[in-house]
Amino acid sequence: MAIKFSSAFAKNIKDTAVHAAVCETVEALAIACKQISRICARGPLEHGLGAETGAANTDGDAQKALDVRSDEIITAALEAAPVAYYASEEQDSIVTMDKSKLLAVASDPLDGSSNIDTNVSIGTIFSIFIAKGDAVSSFFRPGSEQICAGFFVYGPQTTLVITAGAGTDTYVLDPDTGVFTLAITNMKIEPASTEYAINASNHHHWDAPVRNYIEDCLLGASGPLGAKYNMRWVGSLVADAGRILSRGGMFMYPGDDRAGYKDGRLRLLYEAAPVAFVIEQAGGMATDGGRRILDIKLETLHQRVPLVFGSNEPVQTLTDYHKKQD
Ligand code: AFP
Repeated sequence: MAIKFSSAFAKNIKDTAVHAAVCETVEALAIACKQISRICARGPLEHGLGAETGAANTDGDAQKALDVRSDEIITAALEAAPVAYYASEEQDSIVTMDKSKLLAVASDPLDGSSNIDTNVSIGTIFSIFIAKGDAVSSFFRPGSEQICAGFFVYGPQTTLVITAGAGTDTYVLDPDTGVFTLAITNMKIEPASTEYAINASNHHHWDAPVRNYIEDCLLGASGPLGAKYNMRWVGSLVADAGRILSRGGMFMYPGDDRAGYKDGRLRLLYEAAPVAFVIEQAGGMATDGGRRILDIKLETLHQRVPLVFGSNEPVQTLTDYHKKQD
């Protein structure tokens, strides 16, 4: 057993076969991510985890050795789970595993690759749907149809943040037992916050609403927002999301005028939508600057989407900056 589920986990999923399939799949992911965590913990002893393989994923991102290895570990785990289809950041197209199985799983096997060699927290993100018809129909739908989603963080703690639609919980991998153990139930994000996360080096590429909002944050207490702001940017979505769940804040990866960044950097299917599900279940908001992330229907497998999420008040304030522009 790699995870000891809370007694309430996924109890809102009334179909017993689906409930069992979700638990079995999360258990398989927990076993796989324990293995990835152990590899990360060895760092340079694993020789070249952060080395580029010379290949690139569909989006042109250079693939690191750990990206590929993590995808292989997740793929092998899901092949033994009740999964019909698997979509991965590291694979060009959807993998059909067993059409007779109940679930469809999407994953970013290793989020934060640029941090692999710097001992900064990285992670694995996953999204689970009930398979529907064929591979494409199982994923080309709004994120609101997810039945379970979450992310593992490989950091000082190895954690699993997960929701099945009835709240967001955190499990911690207990090093003494090797079991993901429930640590925080029904997390709630602070509604207000003066901490934001954005890659500020892109300032001159942003659209006016984002630029105006950040400049107003920088004006501090004497500015229109009337408060001193703080900034954090890890460069690993899972680490920023985990911090925002624990102490509030707002994450922004907006679209910008760099080539290929019109819709930002993050992918809808296996990054934005699972994080949005977790954040909403913790009482926060997740948008593309205007639209709710979970309402956006996937149109292409690796499609990008601008991503803003976290505490309700700042997310709403930024939305108002966009409306003023419109
Ligand atoms: P990598 O996995 O390629 O490092 O990308 C990580 C990520 O998708 C997300 O986890 C970070 O929040 C974001 O990119 C960092 O992007 P920048 O490197 O442009 O700041």
